[in-house]
Amino acid sequence: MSVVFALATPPAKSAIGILRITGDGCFEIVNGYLGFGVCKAGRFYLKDLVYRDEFIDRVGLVFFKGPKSYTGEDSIEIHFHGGLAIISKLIGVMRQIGLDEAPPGEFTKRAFLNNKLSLNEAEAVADLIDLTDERGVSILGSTVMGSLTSTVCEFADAIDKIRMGVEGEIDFNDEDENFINKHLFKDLEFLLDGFKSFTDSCINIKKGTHKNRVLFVGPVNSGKSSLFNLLVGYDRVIVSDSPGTTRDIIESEVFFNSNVFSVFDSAGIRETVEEIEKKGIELSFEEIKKADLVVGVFERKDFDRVSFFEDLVGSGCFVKIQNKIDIDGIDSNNFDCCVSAKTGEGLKNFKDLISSRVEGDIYKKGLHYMVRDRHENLFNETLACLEKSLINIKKQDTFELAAEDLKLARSCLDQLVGKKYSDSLLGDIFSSFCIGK
Ligand SMILES: Nc1nc2c(ncn2[C@@H]2O[C@H](COP(=O)(O)OP(=O)(O)OP(=O)(O)O)[C@@H](O)[C@H]2O)c(=O)[nH]1
Ligand SMILES: [Mg+2]
Repeated sequence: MSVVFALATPPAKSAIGILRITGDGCFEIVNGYLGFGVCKAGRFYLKDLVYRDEFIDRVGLVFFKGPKSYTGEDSIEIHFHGGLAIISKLIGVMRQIGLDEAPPGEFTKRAFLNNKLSLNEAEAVADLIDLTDERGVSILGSTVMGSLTSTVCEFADAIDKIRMGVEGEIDFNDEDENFINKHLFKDLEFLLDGFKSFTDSCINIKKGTHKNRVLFVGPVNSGKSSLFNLLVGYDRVIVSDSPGTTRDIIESEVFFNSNVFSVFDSAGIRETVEEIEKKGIELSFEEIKKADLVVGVFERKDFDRVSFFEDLVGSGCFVKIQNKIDIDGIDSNNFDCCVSAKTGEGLKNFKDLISSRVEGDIYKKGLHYMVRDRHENLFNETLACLEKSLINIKKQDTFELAAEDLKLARSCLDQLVGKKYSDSLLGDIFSSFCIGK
């Protein structure tokens, strides 16, 4: 495979940036132009990166000799000072020495093609990077390290064993001998039960990567923007005592209680003739439809307006918050949570309330694997084949059909780990990766 390069870190200012190069012979090619000198594989060197007599940066350099590398090929990592100008200069140098930029996912695709990772492990790499909920880290981490692959392969071997037994029955039937392996039915029944509890211990990754949308709504001046700023931790939006301050939908990401939330501030809702404010209120209505949780922010005196907002949200998830308790006192009978955006009182309860209303119990006990739609579909197909096979074994005269279904079940598991794949499937999987992974 050709020698390619990509930034492994984002194209943004940072302390250190990393550029990766992969492809057999890459060190000789790069060294020929940049003159790093002799480098042993697996050691970290400090080197001056000089191209055509121009000093570019003093860099950290690691060379990996294939197959002992992420991709399974010779690879290089260059750790440079993470400035935008240096990034641009380095990319220019790589192009000038004739290297192509790697498309998204190329490094992991090569790792898969060079048997360093199974297909579901490669997918788990991308899922781990996309993950926003820290409780999923160790689950996906162990999938990357092979836990799902080995479980699936164990099931595949067990299916093969039963299929061999069934094929034995077919041979005996041909010879007109009356030999029925009584264990076959029981063995397959046991396998089926095991496979069902395995699929019960899987959860679709979408539930772990969905960023919950939390929208603040309420009457004007109730302190929505103040509470939004308190939650995001800095003065992201303008706060003022003149009603109708916020006009647009403002979004920010916040991390708390182990999870990332997209939080939205919106225009206070009231009757108005002012065109821009009206537009802002329309946006608030639109946003309500998309929110996972609508947080109604009210002052104590606004209690009679709560039902209006409850009706707006309809069947969606809604919580009613009393703000400004530092001046109005607490009214816990009428509100789900009472806070002061000014003093920060009640903030912890407020965060807990948000988490409890949006998360559900996806990290239930016994959850071992986070899987994709592709995996779920293959598991369902496997289950259906095993069930059909069980019925045919019971009938005792349809062993050919039973063996065929066992073969299909095995083939589904082969597709899952990537023993069987099509180029278009690989294209779909790896194109969704980030550049440099
Ligand atoms: N005492 C007190 N004042 C608050 C509190 N929260 C907000 N305020 C004040 O209430 C006024 C309105 O606050 P905002 O956060 O702009 O209210 P809003 O709901 O975003 O208002 P609109 O965008 O106009 O709908 C400002 O003067 C804030 O300083 C609070 O908890 N206690
Ligand atoms: Mg506001």
